[in-house]
Amino acid sequence: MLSGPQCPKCQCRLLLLLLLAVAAPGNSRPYSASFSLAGSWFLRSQDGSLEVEGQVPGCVHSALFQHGVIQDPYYRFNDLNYSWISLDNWTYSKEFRIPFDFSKLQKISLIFEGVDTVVEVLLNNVTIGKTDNMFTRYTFDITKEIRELNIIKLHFQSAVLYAAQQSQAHREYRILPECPEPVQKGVCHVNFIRKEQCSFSWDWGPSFPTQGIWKDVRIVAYDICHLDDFTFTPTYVNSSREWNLKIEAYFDVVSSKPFGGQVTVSIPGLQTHQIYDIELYPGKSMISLLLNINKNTTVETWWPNGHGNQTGYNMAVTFKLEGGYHIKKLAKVYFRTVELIEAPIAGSSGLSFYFKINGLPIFIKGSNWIPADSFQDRVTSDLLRLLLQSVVDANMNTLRVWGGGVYEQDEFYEICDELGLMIWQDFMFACALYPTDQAFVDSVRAEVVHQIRRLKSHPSIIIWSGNNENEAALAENWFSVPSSKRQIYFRDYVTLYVKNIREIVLAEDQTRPYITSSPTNGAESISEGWISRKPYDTHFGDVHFYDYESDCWNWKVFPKARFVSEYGYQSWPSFSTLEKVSSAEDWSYNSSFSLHRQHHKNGNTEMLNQAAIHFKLPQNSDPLIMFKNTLYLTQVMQAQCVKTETEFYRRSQSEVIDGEGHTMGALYWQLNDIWQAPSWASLEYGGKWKMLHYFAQQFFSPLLPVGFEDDGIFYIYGVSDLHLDYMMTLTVSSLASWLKKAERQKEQEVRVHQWSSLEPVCSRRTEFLVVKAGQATPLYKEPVMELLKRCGQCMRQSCVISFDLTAGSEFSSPTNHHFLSSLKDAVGLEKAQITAKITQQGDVYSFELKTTAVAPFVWLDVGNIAGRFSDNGFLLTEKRKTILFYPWKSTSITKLEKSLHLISLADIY
Ligand code: BMA
Repeated sequence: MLSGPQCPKCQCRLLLLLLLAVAAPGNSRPYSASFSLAGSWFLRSQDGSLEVEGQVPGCVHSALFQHGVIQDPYYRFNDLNYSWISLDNWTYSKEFRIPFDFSKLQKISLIFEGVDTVVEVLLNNVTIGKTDNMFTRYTFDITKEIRELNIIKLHFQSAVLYAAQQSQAHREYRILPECPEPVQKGVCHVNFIRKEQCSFSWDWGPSFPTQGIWKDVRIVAYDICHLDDFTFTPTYVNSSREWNLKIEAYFDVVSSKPFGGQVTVSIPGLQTHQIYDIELYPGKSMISLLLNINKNTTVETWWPNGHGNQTGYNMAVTFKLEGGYHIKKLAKVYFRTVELIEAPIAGSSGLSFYFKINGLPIFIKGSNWIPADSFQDRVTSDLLRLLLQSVVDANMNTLRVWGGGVYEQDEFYEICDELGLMIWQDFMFACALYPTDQAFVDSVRAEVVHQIRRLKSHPSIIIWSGNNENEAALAENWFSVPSSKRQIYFRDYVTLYVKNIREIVLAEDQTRPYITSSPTNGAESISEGWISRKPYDTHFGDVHFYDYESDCWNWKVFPKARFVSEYGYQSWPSFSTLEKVSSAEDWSYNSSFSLHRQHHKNGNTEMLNQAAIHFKLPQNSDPLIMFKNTLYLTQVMQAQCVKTETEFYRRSQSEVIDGEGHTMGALYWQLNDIWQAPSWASLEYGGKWKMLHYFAQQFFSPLLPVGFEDDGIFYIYGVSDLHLDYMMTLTVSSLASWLKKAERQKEQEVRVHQWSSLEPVCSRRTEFLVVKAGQATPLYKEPVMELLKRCGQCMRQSCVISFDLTAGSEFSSPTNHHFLSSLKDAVGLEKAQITAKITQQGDVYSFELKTTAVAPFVWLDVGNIAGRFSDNGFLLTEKRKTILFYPWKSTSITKLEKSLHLISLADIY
């Protein structure tokens, strides 16, 4: 099992990892050198009964799995079977040689980019430091301990045991909640440890409190100085109409005397070139430069997805220090501004809560991001790209990196910069109270400083937010704090999120807003002493909203809030995803496996109850078909619920009714999954799209007609994220010639279909005039009774309305529809015979569908073949329809034909 650090192959790899910094011309030795200790390490359990080689970055679970000591930790009940791994205290060790001559270099540091979590670090049997925060970078001075041949050891303490110990030591008062709900099958006191909070279990995730070195670790040796951090943040100066770029460089200076140098900053694409004289002082020394971008060039700004390009400019920064030492940094700089507008709204009490990017108000549409795996070493670049591309493909412009996970890896933010995804970045605190003793606060301070410096150069990040739901937890007393003790917890809250985190954000980054919590009332919470009496007030800030019992087709249950940063419904992942981690005995809705994977109390029942409001529940004598159809129905329910809710928020952006409205954000809970289990996610573990994700692609479309009923009247609003107003007019017969005359004229068509016929029973083009840019415009209004009468044979139960917006051949909205009754009452809905003919067109596969009848929620599933369809879960009203399949890995027609499973709603009865 052991292929230890001594193995010759590993030593070669070490040498290859050697990085030498730029040596000054004519200088006999490099002033700085570094090499990574990533790669193969040796792992040992506390009593020595298990010894195994493991990779860094990585964790104990991954090492044990890779060496066959354990099965897939996600298989069946293994999260419980393997709880011993997290309760053990592991040691990581490695022998290494320094592959360069370090004897003359002044300082040698050991830098951990991320250690998970509680560790005593020994070098050559001398303790050189301790760690207790997985979100901080640790730098240890090892100048005295380093030899040519070294042994490094990391003695881990079980995170679970450490958290319990910390809680015991905190005698004055309890930090609540002490344990997760039993249904989460987790471990206690996660709020006492600065570690991924959901790793002790969550209502969608397992308990895997990992131990390991989860980021790079390296040795850096240097003379004179070392550049620890390098940041750059653009600002736009309104008065002079110019862009400035603030560049900050943080040095560790080992020279005993101050010394000078020059910095050259060059952005060729903006014809900007500037040289600065600098002076560095012994110790930690920071240099701040303000670069004025050449006013005679046009700076192309960075825009969110759907609003423009993500133009970036290459920048080179060269530090030429006395003695001829050079340090060169290359980076991509993006220019954009962000403002969070909290201002009075006409006709409403309270304040607005919306974002302006580059001065333009932007409706925030997207979802919430959680860690993509319990084992971060499995979150590869490919996986990140796949998930984030799916975000863009679903027409989202924003993700909220939720506070119970991790500050994501650099590549995550780089991809978001490239794709135009805005990030709402929480600090990593969630659904709990936290201690504020000095050691804890100091650890948080170091974490926050480190993360801001690491991340603030990314244009994608548009806001910092102190925590997830902790203001609400206090305001609504979730943890039953006795009233005599409330002030203590209030004080702790202010200490952590205001006096520490907020202060640091204000000092470190003046280029984006900070809010103390989500949800919060923003300025109103501040005026109430940071904890509002009613953080879910629809007149202020953001809200989170969950209601599983009320009928989700009834938009009146949803809050007409300023901004909704969480809302959602659960569903089950597809069978192909579950199959990988279960066995035949698990394949029923009430199996112990199905109960085990459900971490939200009564979640499985809630899903069926919600589905039963509008759908008949599946019936089949074959238990496997019954199980698969139930999984499908939960996805139908979820997709339809989140669609109704999101459309309500989007159409509420331009109106204020009874003081409520002006809704400028909709981020549903949640984008992705951490494992294969029922959850609120729209992407399954591994990235497969659930029906909700296909629906999101439509309901987040830049141009969307939204239909709804109020008091027996059917309305359509035209929701537009476009930057121009578009004219609409009624065209009856001469659409083509009319469109030629006025390019920007648009039209809207309302069609009514009978379940029993593939031909629309009636169709009408309206004559509303303008779909306003960046607004939701009322376009159409007709009493349902009149509409039914007009359409002859229609009753609510027998007909469905579909509608779309088009601007001639230029572009069109997706076709949207409105059900006039529950589908369990539908009259004339037949079992459609749908066939698919698959052909290949280059890298894409075409599925030509033919149907015998109108079919709602048509679902194409190709099992484990990775990829996505152009559309899915749709209402099929045409006899023929072509759907494309975009594979993520190479596949073939034969494989697709073999895997294809096609189903629509009537098939499950
Ligand atoms: C919110 C989130 C998560 C949770 C979700 C679903 O509270 O912040 O904590 O997973 O709801 O319950």
